[in-house]
Amino acid sequence: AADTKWWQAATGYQIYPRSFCDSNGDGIGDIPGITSKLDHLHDLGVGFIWLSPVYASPMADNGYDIADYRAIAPEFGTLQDFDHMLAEARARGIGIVMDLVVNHSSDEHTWFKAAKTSKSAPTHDYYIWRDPAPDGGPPSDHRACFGGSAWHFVPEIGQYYLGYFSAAQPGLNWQNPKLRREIYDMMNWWLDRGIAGFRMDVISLIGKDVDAGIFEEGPYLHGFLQEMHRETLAGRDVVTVGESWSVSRDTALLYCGRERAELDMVFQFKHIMEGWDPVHGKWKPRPFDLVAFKRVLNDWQETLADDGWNSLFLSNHDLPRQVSRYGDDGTFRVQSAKMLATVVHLMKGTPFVYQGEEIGMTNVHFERIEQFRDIETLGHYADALAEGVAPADFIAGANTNGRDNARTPMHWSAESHAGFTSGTPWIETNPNHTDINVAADRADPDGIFDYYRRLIALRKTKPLIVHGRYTPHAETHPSVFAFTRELDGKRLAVLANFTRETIDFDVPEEMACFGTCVLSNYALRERLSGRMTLKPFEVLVVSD
Ligand code: TEU
Ligand code: CA
Repeated sequence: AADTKWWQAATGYQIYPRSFCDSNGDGIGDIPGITSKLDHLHDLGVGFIWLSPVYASPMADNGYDIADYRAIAPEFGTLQDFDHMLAEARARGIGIVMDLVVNHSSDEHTWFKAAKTSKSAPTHDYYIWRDPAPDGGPPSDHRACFGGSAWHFVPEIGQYYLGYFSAAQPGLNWQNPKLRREIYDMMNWWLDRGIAGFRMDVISLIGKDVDAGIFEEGPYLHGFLQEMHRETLAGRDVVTVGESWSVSRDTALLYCGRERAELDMVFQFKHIMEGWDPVHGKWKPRPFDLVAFKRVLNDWQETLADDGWNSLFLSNHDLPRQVSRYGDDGTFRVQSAKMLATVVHLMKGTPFVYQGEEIGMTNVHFERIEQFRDIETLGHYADALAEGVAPADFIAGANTNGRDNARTPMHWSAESHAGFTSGTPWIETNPNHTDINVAADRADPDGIFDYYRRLIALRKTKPLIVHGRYTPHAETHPSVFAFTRELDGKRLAVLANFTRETIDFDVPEEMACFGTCVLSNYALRERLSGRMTLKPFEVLVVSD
């Protein structure tokens, strides 16, 4: 279609800078390290990088706590390093999408340092303050995402401030128009530098009504997003993706409907939370349920079929490694990594690859709490122990679903620390880097990287993959994920076995497709019809 946006036909790649590549041996990944690896991303064929935060920060939450929105963290480099990376990426046709973390700042931001000294400080009202409850305790019993109360007392002021994630992340008061102006000016400053857009951290929290106890998708949200669009994004050819843990089928189009002038896409998490325990959440994962998982993803395809746009992903820096969670990180690691990628990339929407996914990196297995680094894991460990949970049980949950799984150093080679650093990494390297690494995988013509490369190239030449209508098949089948795409009378069929077993599957008549085998992780087959025998984690893509 002539009105295709660049970001609809592109593939995104998320970099978690701290863990990607360390250029100077201090054990912390950095911007020059990223620049040195741009050819890897260019070979993969990605169109843009979503860069997790690189701003100045005390790193309580690895940069999701920003102390200066217009400076680069010294351990990551300088603004000059940033501009150089931007230019080198652009020279390879790759845009840089910045992480915008404006629901909260760091408690070390100068705004907050002044705000907590006096009620008359000019930036005091940039934050959310409330009087103590009559007993002197917090204004409400709301818990912080990373453990403890969401309210934090400041004796000098005699009030509590809201830190919805942690005390180190005081919530910004979006009700204050001066604060909003500061944010829009800052966004324009980065956009004018030539970035390709923003991924907006927990954006559905900014419209909150604290006194009504409404945090997610509050009454002011869409007014603020429309104002932000007018003041910063309008007229620029950039991409925006809002992160929202609460967005549902009912609210999705309020964010990304094309006439709304708010965002281009949202990251939704219903398919992720589907696998969490209703009471204990992520720390007690439920066994993977393919039928429920398909239902969520198929529903999103339907919701955004004609308006809005889907983001497609299974992994990011907050989630376990996808091959460990949805595939098999042992015997069938390579096959299942390719199968998962195929299903995700061939749905309708913009796919995102998380660093290391393109070589099938797996969860790490830590034994002791001292090996973990994540503020969320450590905060919940303290809460869990206080509730009487056994440390080993908590660690088992963290090994399955904890955020550090995604944050161990990127595996570049079989060398010490996976070629990530010549020093000591800030978090331990997964010992399986001796087998799973970029050098080994790329040297293998049947490797995962080359498969991703072909998959990503495909959407650049086939408008059908970008725009084709999505139709699910065999929706209640417990073992296969099946769908077709269709555009201008041309069809593409995708059939995937999500199990470790060899299975027989009767292709429904309306799904049958003959012609060319576009892709498969086993032998190529030109026919997708009748009774098919599928090997473990086999995926087959056939077009007519
Ligand atoms: O994540 C939002 C968020 O709600 C997560 O903390 C999520 O609940 C958790 O990972 C799942 O258990 C964003 C960022 O992606 C995350 O890295 C930050 O820690 C968080 O916001 C605060 O900025
Ligand atoms: Ca470094």
